[in-house]
Amino acid sequence: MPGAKHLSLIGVPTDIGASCLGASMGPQALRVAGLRQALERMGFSVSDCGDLNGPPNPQTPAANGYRHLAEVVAWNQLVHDAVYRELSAQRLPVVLGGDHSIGVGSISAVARHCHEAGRRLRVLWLDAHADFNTAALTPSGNLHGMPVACLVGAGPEALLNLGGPVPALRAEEISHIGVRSVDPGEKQLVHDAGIEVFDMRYIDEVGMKAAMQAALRDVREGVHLHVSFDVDFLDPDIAPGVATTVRGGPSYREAQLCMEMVADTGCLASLDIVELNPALDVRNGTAQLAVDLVESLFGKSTLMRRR
Ligand code: 6HN
Ligand code: MN
Ligand code: MN
Ligand code: MN
Repeated sequence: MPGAKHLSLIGVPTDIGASCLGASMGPQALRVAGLRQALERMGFSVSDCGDLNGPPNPQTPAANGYRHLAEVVAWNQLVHDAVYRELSAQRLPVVLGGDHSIGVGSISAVARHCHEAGRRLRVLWLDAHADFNTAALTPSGNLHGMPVACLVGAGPEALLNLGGPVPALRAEEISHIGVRSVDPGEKQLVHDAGIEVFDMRYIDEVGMKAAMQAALRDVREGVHLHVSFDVDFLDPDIAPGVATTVRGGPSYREAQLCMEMVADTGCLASLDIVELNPALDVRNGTAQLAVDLVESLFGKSTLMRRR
């Protein structure tokens, strides 16, 4: 799959797992910013599968610690099925979110594909947040704060059983980059689960280059690398079009380097772009920035590779 030249854009227009409405407009904003054309200019063949059609957002309060659980499950089943279908057809799925709850369906499908193909899987979770809450700990009930916990087996039954191995991931298969906002109970859980976190303090101290070298150390030929790119990973000064901004994120250059180092592995085999909220953006600038960074993620370099 790495090196696949056929990319499939899968729109997931929902804000079902978030408090703030508007991430449902993310797929269209990425299209308006020219995502498909940018990837085609780089030589990829790109099909736009259009948008998945899940349930509307009922905007109801949490029940038993979860908001909109049934709807989140329905969206994630659609995402799982679409991502699994594209991977099975040897195409590289690019999931256009939508809020980050859809990472459960996307990565469950990737894990299933890798399991069946006997491929090693690595997930990079680029995010200001750990997304490791549970029903008992969540301050919001929002499932976009829980996808990583669900993927490693701490979540509602229906989200653990979308298809493929249960749990979808082992803790050592996922690394977080850019974290700077973790809820108190969540902190303990992340620690207990043994998830590798390269937080902003770490990036400040050693730099993005060393952080990415560490995160990618075992990513080599044959590994399926999945990137789950929450746009709130970026510093809000450069990326205001997100509901859950947190100060002190990677700068434009740090983010570019992060993406370029992923590209250099040659292992990128699936991608989520999530949490873009056009209602909060300025002239679609955050969507344009996301497209710019995704070009780097797929190997666009300024001049030529140094190696
Ligand atoms: N995201 N930790 C907060 C919560 O409500 O659980 C924020 C989660 C944000 C999730 O940005 O994908
Ligand atoms: Mn494959
Ligand atoms: Mn997230
Ligand atoms: Mn986030």
